[in-house]
Amino acid sequence: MKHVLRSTLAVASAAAALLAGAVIAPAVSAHEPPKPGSSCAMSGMVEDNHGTLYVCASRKAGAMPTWSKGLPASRSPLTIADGWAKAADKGMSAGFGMIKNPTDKPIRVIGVTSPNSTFMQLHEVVMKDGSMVMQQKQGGFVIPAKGMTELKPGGNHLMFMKLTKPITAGAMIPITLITADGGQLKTTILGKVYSGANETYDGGMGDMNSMSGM
Ligand SMILES: [Cu+2]
Repeated sequence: MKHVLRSTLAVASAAAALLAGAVIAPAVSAHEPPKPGSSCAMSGMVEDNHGTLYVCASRKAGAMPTWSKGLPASRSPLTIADGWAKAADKGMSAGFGMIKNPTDKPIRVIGVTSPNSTFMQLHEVVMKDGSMVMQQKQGGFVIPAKGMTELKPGGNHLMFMKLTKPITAGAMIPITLITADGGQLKTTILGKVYSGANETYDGGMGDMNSMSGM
């Protein structure tokens, strides 16, 4: 009799431990980090796993995109001046501005995120078959030491691939630039009415655009 009672208690405490574990579990096993080198759906996607950043990109033109190694997030010394984004209700939009590098080493921007878009890409505009089309800039944007890179309509830009909320004229739109060493520039750019920057996006699915151009 005593023995049975004891094992009942043991079961009860095991159940209590399980319950306690169940309460703790979601915080501990939040989300598996992406596996570096494994394929990812859309070039430009960024995952922040407890302060370690993973950027989805193709390593060379035409290759399927894969996850980068984990980059420890830090504050980037880059700044952006006169940043703005084309006002739009839905679909795609683009962001521009002057990215400045105050350091004495070149800095490569490899990704960008915004709560206004499911994901974003770094784009360039090229001439293809007689028309201006935009596509992903292989390797991202390199900002020269003590220099700057201008993002402007008809040239390099930050592409909002799919708006999750409108970019309203006069609103400040949060964006985060991500550099090759995990540096983050968290800033805002101004929503503006602009009638240009309507280049065709050649593709629209991950890296299929660069594949179709080969
Ligand atoms: Cu674009």
